[in-house]
Amino acid sequence: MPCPYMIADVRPSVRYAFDSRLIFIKMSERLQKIDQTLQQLGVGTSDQVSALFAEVRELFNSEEALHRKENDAANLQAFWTAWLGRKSGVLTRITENWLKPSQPEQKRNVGQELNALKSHIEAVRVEQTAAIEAAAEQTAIAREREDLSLPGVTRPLGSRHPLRQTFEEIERIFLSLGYSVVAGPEMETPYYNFEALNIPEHHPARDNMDTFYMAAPQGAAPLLLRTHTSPMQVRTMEKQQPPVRIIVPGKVYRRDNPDATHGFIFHQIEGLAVDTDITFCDFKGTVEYFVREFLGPKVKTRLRPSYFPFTEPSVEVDATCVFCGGRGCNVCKQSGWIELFGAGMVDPAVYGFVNYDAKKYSGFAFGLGVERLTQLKYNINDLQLYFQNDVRFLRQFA
Ligand code: 2U9
Repeated sequence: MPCPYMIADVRPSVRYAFDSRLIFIKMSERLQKIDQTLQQLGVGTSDQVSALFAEVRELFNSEEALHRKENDAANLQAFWTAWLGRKSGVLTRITENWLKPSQPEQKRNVGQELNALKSHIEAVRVEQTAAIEAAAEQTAIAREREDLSLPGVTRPLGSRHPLRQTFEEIERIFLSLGYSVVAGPEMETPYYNFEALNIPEHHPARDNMDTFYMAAPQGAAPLLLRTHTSPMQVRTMEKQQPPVRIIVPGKVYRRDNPDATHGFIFHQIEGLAVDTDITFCDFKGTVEYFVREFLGPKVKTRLRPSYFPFTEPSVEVDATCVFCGGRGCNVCKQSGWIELFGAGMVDPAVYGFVNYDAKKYSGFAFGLGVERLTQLKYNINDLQLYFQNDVRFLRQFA
Protein backbone atom coordinates (compact mmCIF):
# COMPACT_ATOMS: atom_id res chain seq x y z
CA MET A 1 0.00 0.00 0.00
CA PRO A 2 1.53 3.32 -0.99
CA CYS A 3 2.43 5.37 1.96
CA PRO A 4 0.33 8.53 2.22
CA TYR A 5 3.32 10.44 3.53
CA MET A 6 5.56 9.50 0.64
CA ILE A 7 6.88 12.52 -1.13
CA ALA A 8 8.65 11.55 -4.29
CA ASP A 9 11.30 14.21 -4.10
CA VAL A 10 12.43 13.50 -0.54
CA ARG A 11 16.14 12.84 -0.55
CA PRO A 12 17.23 9.38 0.62
CA SER A 13 19.46 10.89 3.29
CA VAL A 14 16.50 12.25 5.20
CA ARG A 15 14.37 9.13 5.05
CA TYR A 16 13.94 7.23 8.23
CA ALA A 17 11.79 4.61 9.80
CA PHE A 18 8.73 5.71 11.67
CA ASP A 19 6.19 3.81 13.69
CA SER A 20 7.87 0.51 12.82
CA ARG A 21 6.91 0.76 9.15
CA LEU A 22 9.21 2.40 6.70
CA ILE A 23 7.50 5.71 6.14
CA PHE A 24 9.16 8.63 4.55
CA ILE A 25 8.45 11.62 6.65
CA LYS A 26 7.65 14.64 4.67
CA MET A 27 10.56 16.97 4.76
CA SER A 28 9.09 20.37 4.36
CA GLU A 29 9.80 22.11 1.19
CA ARG A 30 11.62 24.68 3.21
CA LEU A 31 14.13 22.05 4.27
CA GLN A 32 14.84 21.17 0.68
CA LYS A 33 16.45 24.58 0.66
CA ILE A 34 19.47 23.18 2.43
CA ASP A 35 20.62 21.67 -0.84
CA GLN A 36 20.85 25.08 -2.47
CA THR A 37 23.25 27.88 -1.73
CA LEU A 38 22.09 31.11 -0.12
CA GLN A 39 22.75 32.84 -3.37
CA GLN A 40 20.49 30.39 -5.22
CA LEU A 41 17.86 30.97 -2.55
CA GLY A 42 18.17 34.72 -2.92
CA VAL A 43 19.03 35.14 0.74
CA GLY A 44 21.32 38.11 1.24
CA THR A 45 20.50 40.21 4.31
CA SER A 46 21.08 39.12 7.88
CA ASP A 47 17.32 39.20 8.52
CA GLN A 48 16.79 36.79 5.67
CA VAL A 49 19.53 34.54 7.06
CA SER A 50 17.91 34.61 10.52
CA ALA A 51 14.49 33.84 9.06
CA LEU A 52 15.90 30.91 7.14
CA PHE A 53 17.57 29.44 10.25
CA ALA A 54 14.37 30.03 12.23
CA GLU A 55 12.54 27.89 9.68
CA VAL A 56 15.02 25.07 10.14
CA ARG A 57 14.79 25.32 13.91
CA GLU A 58 11.04 25.24 13.79
CA LEU A 59 11.09 22.11 11.64
CA PHE A 60 13.57 20.48 14.00
CA ASN A 61 11.43 21.31 17.02
CA SER A 62 8.25 19.90 15.54
CA GLU A 63 9.93 16.68 14.40
CA GLU A 64 11.69 16.25 17.71
CA ALA A 65 8.41 16.66 19.61
CA LEU A 66 6.80 14.05 17.39
CA HIS A 67 9.58 11.53 17.95
CA ARG A 68 9.79 12.14 21.63
CA LYS A 69 6.11 11.33 21.86
CA GLU A 70 6.52 8.15 19.86
CA ASN A 71 9.63 7.20 21.87
CA ASP A 72 10.67 4.41 19.56
CA ALA A 73 14.41 3.75 19.95
CA ALA A 74 15.02 2.88 16.29
CA ASN A 75 13.10 5.91 14.99
CA LEU A 76 14.86 8.21 17.41
CA GLN A 77 18.21 6.99 16.24
CA ALA A 78 17.20 7.57 12.61
CA PHE A 79 15.96 11.04 13.50
CA TRP A 80 19.23 12.06 15.11
CA THR A 81 21.24 10.61 12.24
CA ALA A 82 19.12 12.63 9.81
CA TRP A 83 19.93 15.81 11.70
CA LEU A 84 23.44 15.23 13.01
CA GLY A 85 24.85 12.57 10.66
CA ARG A 86 28.36 13.59 9.70
CA LYS A 87 28.12 12.71 6.02
CA SER A 88 24.74 14.02 5.01
CA GLY A 89 22.94 15.20 8.12
CA VAL A 90 21.06 18.48 7.99
CA LEU A 91 23.77 20.39 9.87
CA THR A 92 26.49 19.06 7.57
CA ARG A 93 24.57 20.08 4.50
CA ILE A 94 23.87 23.56 5.86
CA THR A 95 27.60 23.90 6.48
CA GLU A 96 28.44 22.69 2.97
CA ASN A 97 25.73 24.53 1.05
CA TRP A 98 25.07 27.67 3.07
CA LEU A 99 28.11 28.47 5.14
CA LYS A 100 31.04 27.51 2.98
CA PRO A 101 29.87 29.15 -0.29
CA SER A 102 28.43 32.23 1.48
CA GLN A 103 29.64 35.71 0.58
CA PRO A 104 32.52 36.94 2.79
CA GLU A 105 30.31 39.67 4.33
CA GLN A 106 27.63 37.00 5.19
CA LYS A 107 29.91 34.35 6.55
CA ARG A 108 30.18 35.64 10.12
CA ASN A 109 26.41 36.02 10.39
CA VAL A 110 25.71 32.59 8.85
CA GLY A 111 28.36 31.01 11.12
CA GLN A 112 26.76 32.50 14.23
CA GLU A 113 23.28 31.32 13.18
CA LEU A 114 24.62 27.87 12.41
CA ASN A 115 26.39 27.68 15.81
CA ALA A 116 23.23 28.77 17.59
CA LEU A 117 21.26 26.09 15.73
CA LYS A 118 23.89 23.46 16.62
CA SER A 119 23.81 24.46 20.31
CA HIS A 120 20.02 24.32 20.29
CA ILE A 121 19.95 20.88 18.71
CA GLU A 122 22.64 19.60 21.09
CA ALA A 123 20.80 21.01 24.13
CA VAL A 124 17.58 19.35 22.99
CA ARG A 125 19.41 16.07 22.49
CA VAL A 126 20.81 16.17 26.03
CA GLU A 127 17.46 17.12 27.46
CA GLN A 128 15.65 14.46 25.39
CA THR A 129 18.04 11.73 26.53
CA ALA A 130 17.57 12.74 30.18
CA ALA A 131 13.78 12.83 29.78
CA ILE A 132 13.67 9.42 28.12
CA GLU A 133 15.93 7.91 30.78
CA ALA A 134 13.85 9.42 33.57
CA ALA A 135 10.66 8.08 32.00
CA ALA A 136 12.22 4.62 31.64
CA GLU A 137 13.27 4.73 35.27
CA GLN A 138 9.78 5.72 36.35
CA THR A 139 8.33 2.85 34.32
CA ALA A 140 10.81 0.42 35.90
CA ILE A 141 10.06 1.72 39.39
CA ALA A 142 6.33 1.39 38.79
CA ARG A 143 6.83 -2.14 37.46
CA GLU A 144 9.07 -3.19 40.33
CA ARG A 145 7.13 -1.53 43.10
CA GLU A 146 5.83 -4.13 45.51
CA ASP A 147 2.11 -4.50 45.37
CA LEU A 148 1.24 -4.94 49.02
CA SER A 149 -2.32 -5.78 48.12
CA LEU A 150 -1.22 -9.01 46.38
CA PRO A 151 -1.72 -12.18 48.40
CA GLY A 152 1.52 -13.52 49.91
CA VAL A 153 3.37 -16.58 48.67
CA THR A 154 2.02 -19.47 50.66
CA ARG A 155 4.76 -21.93 51.36
CA PRO A 156 3.60 -25.47 51.91
CA LEU A 157 3.93 -26.38 55.54
CA GLY A 158 6.51 -29.08 56.15
CA SER A 159 6.31 -31.75 58.81
CA ARG A 160 8.73 -33.48 61.13
CA HIS A 161 10.58 -36.40 59.58
CA PRO A 162 9.39 -39.77 60.97
CA LEU A 163 12.86 -40.39 62.43
CA ARG A 164 12.72 -37.02 64.17
CA GLN A 165 9.28 -37.87 65.53
CA THR A 166 10.66 -41.13 66.96
CA PHE A 167 13.61 -39.28 68.49
CA GLU A 168 11.26 -36.84 70.15
CA GLU A 169 8.92 -39.54 71.38
CA ILE A 170 11.78 -41.55 72.95
CA GLU A 171 13.29 -38.41 74.45
CA ARG A 172 9.91 -37.51 75.93
CA ILE A 173 9.62 -40.93 77.61
CA PHE A 174 13.10 -40.84 79.15
CA LEU A 175 12.89 -37.20 80.16
CA SER A 176 9.77 -38.17 82.10
CA LEU A 177 11.90 -40.76 83.94
CA GLY A 178 14.45 -38.12 84.97
CA TYR A 179 17.04 -38.76 82.24
CA SER A 180 19.01 -35.93 80.58
CA VAL A 181 19.72 -35.71 76.85
CA VAL A 182 23.41 -35.49 75.87
CA ALA A 183 24.87 -34.88 72.40
CA GLY A 184 28.44 -35.26 71.18
CA PRO A 185 30.79 -35.34 68.19
CA GLU A 186 30.27 -37.65 65.24
CA MET A 187 34.04 -37.85 64.73
CA GLU A 188 35.70 -39.81 67.48
CA THR A 189 38.98 -41.30 68.54
CA PRO A 190 39.37 -45.11 68.52
CA TYR A 191 39.82 -44.88 72.28
CA TYR A 192 36.35 -43.50 72.99
CA ASN A 193 34.67 -45.50 70.23
CA PHE A 194 36.29 -48.84 71.11
CA GLU A 195 38.91 -49.24 73.85
CA ALA A 196 37.07 -47.44 76.65
CA LEU A 197 34.03 -49.57 75.83
CA ASN A 198 35.93 -52.75 76.48
CA ILE A 199 36.56 -53.41 72.78
CA PRO A 200 40.36 -53.67 72.44
CA GLU A 201 42.11 -53.81 69.08
CA HIS A 202 41.54 -57.13 67.27
CA HIS A 203 38.40 -57.80 69.31
CA PRO A 204 35.91 -59.58 67.01
CA ALA A 205 33.19 -57.06 67.96
CA ARG A 206 35.06 -54.52 65.83
CA ASP A 207 34.40 -56.60 62.71
CA ASN A 208 30.76 -55.66 62.32
CA MET A 209 31.52 -52.03 63.22
CA ASP A 210 33.84 -51.46 60.29
CA THR A 211 33.67 -47.72 59.67
CA PHE A 212 35.19 -44.63 58.06
CA TYR A 213 38.58 -43.37 59.25
CA MET A 214 39.91 -39.86 58.61
CA ALA A 215 43.44 -39.33 57.38
CA ALA A 216 45.27 -37.90 60.39
CA PRO A 217 48.46 -35.80 60.30
CA GLN A 218 51.68 -37.70 61.01
CA GLY A 219 51.84 -38.64 64.69
CA ALA A 220 48.30 -37.46 65.48
CA ALA A 221 45.69 -39.86 66.81
CA PRO A 222 43.48 -41.15 64.00
CA LEU A 223 39.81 -40.16 63.93
CA LEU A 224 36.83 -42.18 62.79
CA LEU A 225 33.11 -41.71 62.30
CA ARG A 226 31.54 -43.08 65.47
CA THR A 227 29.88 -46.46 65.10
CA HIS A 228 27.56 -45.87 68.06
CA THR A 229 26.81 -43.00 70.40
CA SER A 230 28.47 -44.86 73.32
CA PRO A 231 31.59 -42.60 73.31
CA MET A 232 29.40 -39.87 74.82
CA GLN A 233 28.50 -42.11 77.74
CA VAL A 234 32.22 -42.57 78.41
CA ARG A 235 32.89 -38.83 78.07
CA THR A 236 30.00 -38.05 80.42
CA MET A 237 31.23 -40.53 83.05
CA GLU A 238 34.74 -39.07 82.80
CA LYS A 239 33.29 -35.69 83.69
CA GLN A 240 30.79 -36.61 86.39
CA GLN A 241 30.46 -39.12 89.17
CA PRO A 242 27.18 -41.08 89.62
CA PRO A 243 24.28 -40.73 89.69
CA VAL A 244 24.18 -40.71 85.90
CA ARG A 245 20.99 -41.01 83.90
CA ILE A 246 21.45 -39.99 80.32
CA ILE A 247 20.27 -40.77 76.83
CA VAL A 248 22.43 -39.97 73.82
CA PRO A 249 20.57 -39.53 70.52
CA GLY A 250 22.55 -39.17 67.32
CA LYS A 251 23.78 -40.23 63.93
CA VAL A 252 26.21 -43.14 63.65
CA TYR A 253 28.13 -44.73 60.79
CA ARG A 254 29.09 -48.22 59.74
CA ARG A 255 30.53 -49.29 56.40
CA ASP A 256 27.67 -51.00 54.66
CA ASN A 257 26.03 -51.34 51.26
CA PRO A 258 22.63 -49.64 51.22
CA ASP A 259 19.53 -51.78 50.65
CA ALA A 260 16.09 -52.23 52.20
CA THR A 261 17.58 -53.26 55.55
CA HIS A 262 21.06 -51.69 55.52
CA GLY A 263 22.56 -48.22 55.39
CA PHE A 264 25.93 -46.67 56.17
CA ILE A 265 24.29 -44.01 58.29
CA PHE A 266 21.68 -44.74 60.91
CA HIS A 267 20.40 -43.23 64.11
CA GLN A 268 20.60 -44.43 67.65
CA ILE A 269 19.51 -43.49 71.09
CA GLU A 270 21.66 -45.09 73.70
CA GLY A 271 20.89 -44.85 77.38
CA LEU A 272 22.90 -45.24 80.55
CA ALA A 273 21.93 -45.28 84.21
CA VAL A 274 24.64 -45.68 86.87
CA ASP A 275 24.08 -45.27 90.57
CA THR A 276 24.44 -47.12 93.85
CA ASP A 277 22.14 -50.12 94.14
CA ILE A 278 20.95 -50.29 90.57
CA THR A 279 19.79 -53.86 89.98
CA PHE A 280 18.58 -55.96 87.10
CA CYS A 281 15.04 -55.27 88.38
CA ASP A 282 15.48 -51.53 87.81
CA PHE A 283 16.77 -52.34 84.36
CA LYS A 284 13.83 -54.63 83.52
CA GLY A 285 11.28 -52.19 84.92
CA THR A 286 12.71 -49.31 82.89
CA VAL A 287 12.77 -51.36 79.69
CA GLU A 288 9.17 -52.55 80.16
CA TYR A 289 7.96 -49.05 80.96
CA PHE A 290 9.65 -47.67 77.85
CA VAL A 291 8.23 -50.36 75.54
CA ARG A 292 4.69 -49.85 76.84
CA GLU A 293 4.95 -46.10 76.47
CA PHE A 294 6.36 -46.38 72.98
CA LEU A 295 4.28 -49.21 71.48
CA GLY A 296 1.19 -49.21 73.65
CA PRO A 297 -0.02 -50.78 76.92
CA LYS A 298 -0.99 -54.14 75.38
CA VAL A 299 2.52 -54.99 74.23
CA LYS A 300 4.44 -57.53 76.32
CA THR A 301 8.24 -57.76 76.54
CA ARG A 302 10.68 -60.57 76.98
CA LEU A 303 14.44 -60.66 77.42
CA ARG A 304 16.73 -63.07 75.58
CA PRO A 305 20.40 -63.61 76.43
CA SER A 306 22.82 -61.85 74.09
CA TYR A 307 26.35 -60.52 74.02
CA PHE A 308 27.84 -57.02 73.91
CA PRO A 309 31.41 -56.24 74.99
CA PHE A 310 30.24 -53.38 77.24
CA THR A 311 27.39 -55.09 79.10
CA GLU A 312 27.26 -58.23 81.25
CA PRO A 313 24.79 -59.81 81.27
CA SER A 314 23.51 -58.64 77.89
CA VAL A 315 20.04 -59.13 76.49
CA GLU A 316 17.92 -58.60 73.42
CA VAL A 317 14.60 -57.00 74.27
CA ASP A 318 11.69 -58.47 72.28
CA ALA A 319 8.09 -57.29 72.17
CA THR A 320 4.95 -59.09 71.14
CA CYS A 321 4.52 -58.46 67.43
CA VAL A 322 2.82 -55.12 66.85
CA PHE A 323 1.34 -56.36 63.57
CA CYS A 324 -0.39 -59.56 64.74
CA GLY A 325 -0.61 -58.95 68.48
CA GLY A 326 1.52 -62.03 69.13
CA ARG A 327 -0.57 -64.52 67.15
CA GLY A 328 2.11 -64.95 64.46
CA CYS A 329 2.46 -63.32 61.04
CA ASN A 330 4.93 -62.85 58.19
CA VAL A 331 6.67 -59.92 59.90
CA CYS A 332 7.42 -61.89 63.10
CA LYS A 333 8.01 -65.07 61.10
CA GLN A 334 5.09 -66.70 62.89
CA SER A 335 6.92 -66.40 66.24
CA GLY A 336 4.66 -63.76 67.74
CA TRP A 337 7.74 -61.79 68.86
CA ILE A 338 9.85 -59.07 67.28
CA GLU A 339 13.31 -57.97 68.33
CA LEU A 340 13.35 -54.34 69.53
CA PHE A 341 16.80 -53.47 70.86
CA GLY A 342 19.81 -54.59 72.87
CA ALA A 343 20.64 -53.80 76.48
CA GLY A 344 22.33 -55.08 79.58
CA MET A 345 24.00 -54.33 82.88
CA VAL A 346 27.16 -52.24 82.37
CA ASP A 347 30.25 -54.49 82.38
CA PRO A 348 32.34 -53.51 85.45
CA ALA A 349 35.39 -53.42 83.17
CA VAL A 350 33.97 -50.23 81.59
CA TYR A 351 34.01 -48.46 84.99
CA GLY A 352 37.76 -49.00 85.09
CA PHE A 353 38.19 -46.66 82.10
CA VAL A 354 36.34 -43.79 83.80
CA ASN A 355 37.56 -44.13 87.38
CA TYR A 356 34.22 -45.31 88.79
CA ASP A 357 34.38 -47.61 91.78
CA ALA A 358 32.93 -50.83 90.34
CA LYS A 359 32.26 -52.16 93.85
CA LYS A 360 30.18 -49.14 94.75
CA TYR A 361 28.31 -48.48 91.52
CA SER A 362 26.26 -50.50 89.11
CA GLY A 363 24.10 -49.63 86.16
CA PHE A 364 22.43 -50.61 82.96
CA ALA A 365 22.64 -49.48 79.36
CA PHE A 366 20.62 -49.91 76.21
CA GLY A 367 20.93 -49.12 72.52
CA LEU A 368 17.88 -48.32 70.41
CA GLY A 369 18.02 -48.28 66.61
CA VAL A 370 15.77 -45.36 65.66
CA GLU A 371 15.17 -46.58 62.08
CA ARG A 372 14.12 -50.00 63.35
CA LEU A 373 11.75 -48.68 66.01
CA THR A 374 10.21 -46.29 63.46
CA GLN A 375 9.78 -49.14 60.98
CA LEU A 376 7.97 -51.18 63.58
CA LYS A 377 5.81 -48.33 64.72
CA TYR A 378 4.73 -47.23 61.22
CA ASN A 379 5.14 -50.50 59.28
CA ILE A 380 7.83 -49.15 56.95
CA ASN A 381 9.39 -51.88 54.84
CA ASP A 382 12.34 -50.09 53.20
CA LEU A 383 15.08 -48.32 55.15
CA GLN A 384 16.01 -46.16 52.12
CA LEU A 385 12.64 -44.38 52.27
CA TYR A 386 13.93 -42.39 55.23
CA PHE A 387 16.66 -40.76 53.18
CA GLN A 388 15.05 -40.25 49.77
CA ASN A 389 13.07 -37.17 50.81
CA ASP A 390 10.09 -38.24 48.75
CA VAL A 391 7.24 -36.01 49.91
CA ARG A 392 4.69 -38.74 49.13
CA PHE A 393 6.36 -40.78 51.86
CA LEU A 394 6.99 -37.89 54.25
CA ARG A 395 3.43 -36.50 53.99
CA GLN A 396 2.09 -39.64 55.60
CA PHE A 397 3.70 -38.57 58.87
CA ALA A 398 2.50 -34.96 58.83
C1 2U9 B 1 28.61 -47.60 77.91
C2 2U9 B 1 28.22 -48.80 78.47
C3 2U9 B 1 27.27 -49.55 77.82
C4 2U9 B 1 25.05 -49.49 75.00
C5 2U9 B 1 24.32 -50.66 74.45
C6 2U9 B 1 23.33 -51.97 72.99
C7 2U9 B 1 23.24 -52.71 74.10
C8 2U9 B 1 22.80 -52.36 71.68
C9 2U9 B 1 22.52 -51.81 69.40
C10 2U9 B 1 21.07 -51.60 69.24
C11 2U9 B 1 20.76 -51.53 67.81
C12 2U9 B 1 23.15 -50.88 68.45
O1 2U9 B 1 21.71 -49.40 66.97
S1 2U9 B 1 22.07 -50.72 67.14
O2 2U9 B 1 22.64 -51.42 66.07
N1 2U9 B 1 22.99 -51.53 70.70
O3 2U9 B 1 22.24 -53.42 71.54
N2 2U9 B 1 23.94 -50.79 73.19
S2 2U9 B 1 23.92 -51.93 75.40
O4 2U9 B 1 25.77 -49.91 76.08
C13 2U9 B 1 26.71 -49.13 76.67
C14 2U9 B 1 27.09 -47.95 76.13
C15 2U9 B 1 28.03 -47.19 76.76
C16 2U9 B 1 29.65 -46.78 78.58
